[in-house]
Amino acid sequence: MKLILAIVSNDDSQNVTTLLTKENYSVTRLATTGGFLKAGNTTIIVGTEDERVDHVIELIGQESKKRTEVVPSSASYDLGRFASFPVEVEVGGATIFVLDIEQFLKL
Ligand code: 2BA
Repeated sequence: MKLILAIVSNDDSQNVTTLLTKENYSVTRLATTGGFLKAGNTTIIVGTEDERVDHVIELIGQESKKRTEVVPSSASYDLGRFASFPVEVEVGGATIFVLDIEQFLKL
């Protein structure tokens, strides 16, 4: 048995959880914070059989693919005057750890 820890953006976490639950996986969501950006993200925990690990990773990937989004930004070009222009930023993606489980108990 394996424990999968997947760190995903808050924006993707709902879709990832819904898809995993629909596919009959038990899921726990933790509100976490990235050490570098100091911004909130979500850590998803899934315990499952070894042979289902690849399927879980595939499902997480489906709902948390890296993608670019266009967001408005602004720059000052003169004293007190600002121009608004769109910039492309990369969002999404998942950081996944797969760990061996020594014991799995439900008391
Ligand atoms: P990612 O590498 O996609 O990581 C996204 C989040 O996943 C991280 O958020 C962190 O919460 C978690 N994570 C990634 N690798 C991990 C690991 N080896 N162990 C534990 N947790 C891990 P942040 O720490 O806020 O980082 C956000 C993004 O900033 C990272 O995206 C990466 O592109 C960049 N980054 C992170 N650390 C960096 C550093 N020391 N120097 C430059 N860029 C960094």
